[in-house]
Amino acid sequence: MKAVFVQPCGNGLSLVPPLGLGYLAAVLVRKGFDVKIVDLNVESSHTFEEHLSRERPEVVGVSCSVGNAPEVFALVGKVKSRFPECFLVVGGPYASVMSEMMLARHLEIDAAVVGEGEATIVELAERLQSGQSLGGVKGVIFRDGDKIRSNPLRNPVEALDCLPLPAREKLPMRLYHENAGVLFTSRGCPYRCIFCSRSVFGRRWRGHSPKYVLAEIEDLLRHYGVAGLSFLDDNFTFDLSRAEKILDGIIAKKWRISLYFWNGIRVDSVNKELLGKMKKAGCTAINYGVESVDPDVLDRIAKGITLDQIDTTIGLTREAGIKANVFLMIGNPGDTSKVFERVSKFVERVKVDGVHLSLATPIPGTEFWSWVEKNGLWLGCDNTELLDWPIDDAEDAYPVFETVDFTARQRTETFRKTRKFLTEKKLLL
Ligand code: B12
Ligand code: SF4
Repeated sequence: MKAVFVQPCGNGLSLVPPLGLGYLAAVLVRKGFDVKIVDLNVESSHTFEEHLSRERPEVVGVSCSVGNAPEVFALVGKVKSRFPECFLVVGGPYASVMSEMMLARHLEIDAAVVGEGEATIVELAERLQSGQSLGGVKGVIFRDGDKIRSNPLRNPVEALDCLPLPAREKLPMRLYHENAGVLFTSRGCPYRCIFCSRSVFGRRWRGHSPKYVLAEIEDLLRHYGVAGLSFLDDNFTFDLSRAEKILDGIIAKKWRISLYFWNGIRVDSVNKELLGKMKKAGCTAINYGVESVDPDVLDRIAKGITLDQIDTTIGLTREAGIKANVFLMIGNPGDTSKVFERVSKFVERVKVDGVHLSLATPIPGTEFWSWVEKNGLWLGCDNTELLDWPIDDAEDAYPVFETVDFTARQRTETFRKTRKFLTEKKLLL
């Protein structure tokens, strides 16, 4: 049986290998399926169509997050009209929260997969291959005649090391340039930040062993010649002793490689010793999930960190010779136009190396989303299906909701003003 997975185009994207599709391809290949991945962010839609016409795969799998839903819906329409016999399945963070609505509205989609996809896609493909129904396949929502059926959810993978390495050999790795060396060494996060979508990996943290991670790095170095590694983990340092062992391993191997903690580390989850090891292992920069520098807002978003911790960790990071960048948001619960003063004073006082600034945009399924339903007013956008959802860190980002004490106009003005200020200070990333 043949399957092709597609990463649709997203707008304003940094180009990153779609590791999720890499894992799905790897588990299917291990079971003997014939799999291809097409990443439309770096490959042409012509290549994709040609492949479909030539190979006629029985299954087409599409990855979907809030950032690319419109592209996904346009794509599934085209695929199904040209290849009506293929089975179309959509997975990813968006599918994991909007599955039933997606199937109700987009008749081309045959099934959605909720949560981690590895075990589910194997079972789904095996059932399709043997002509059996999808009834009972955990994690699948599927169309059964004119009904939509929801099977029970599937538990996330406990022992991550039983997963093969993502099938990077199926990805156009040379087209990702400096982002080719991304890896995802742990899944899940037990913290409760209200804006964060944990629709795929959930709250239970699980990590690959240092041995697995070091083997993955070796593979990236040997087969893809990457010069730098970027960790996409939600919480790389949740288990400090695992993090130390990975760093010790990199140091012992004497790999000349740079490390970047891209997706954010908590300021309360590092210490001087770990930062020293990170530096020794080649770490050049860490992005810290700071989000706000107002203690009241930090409290309301349940970040669980203090201003003192932010100051101390940024200081220790810079002392260790590593760049300390921060993620900051404008427009969380409790924010008003005053956030500009707070941010400008903060960056004057605490010497950060860079700021990733975004306009707080709620994601369905999060507590932040429920808070807006109760306390805010949605603005003229499609908040049921997210067809015009903005990229929240671009210059033209716009608010999708407002509140009485922070109106849409104030949100936009404050975001732009803060952006301009950070640009002038050469801090905006
Ligand atoms: C790297 C990353 C990016 C990169 C590139 C993403 C890409 N390649 O498309 C950049 C920096 C550009 C980015 C941008 C954005 N991102 Co982002 N990003 C991530 C991050 C940190 C890692 C993604 C990853 O590789 N995960 C690891 C792999 C293994 O997981 P996975 O892709 O989810 O795949 C698994 C399952 O989802 C499933 N699956 C996935 N696809 C499919 C397909 C099929 C057919 C099946 C069956 C299963 C399946 O199986 C996989 C294996 O278990 C995640 C955080 C996270 N925890 O994942 C956020 C995350 C995906 N991003 C998120 C958001 C909100 C955004 C933005 C919309 C932010 C914004 N408003 O500007 C933009 C939009 C980008 C766009 N246009 O698509 C949210 C998505 C929430 C949601 N419910 O959709 C996440 C989850 C962060 C969060 N916790 O809130 N992002
Ligand atoms: S923002 Fe970070 S620390 Fe907070 S819940 Fe999400 S992954 Fe965990």
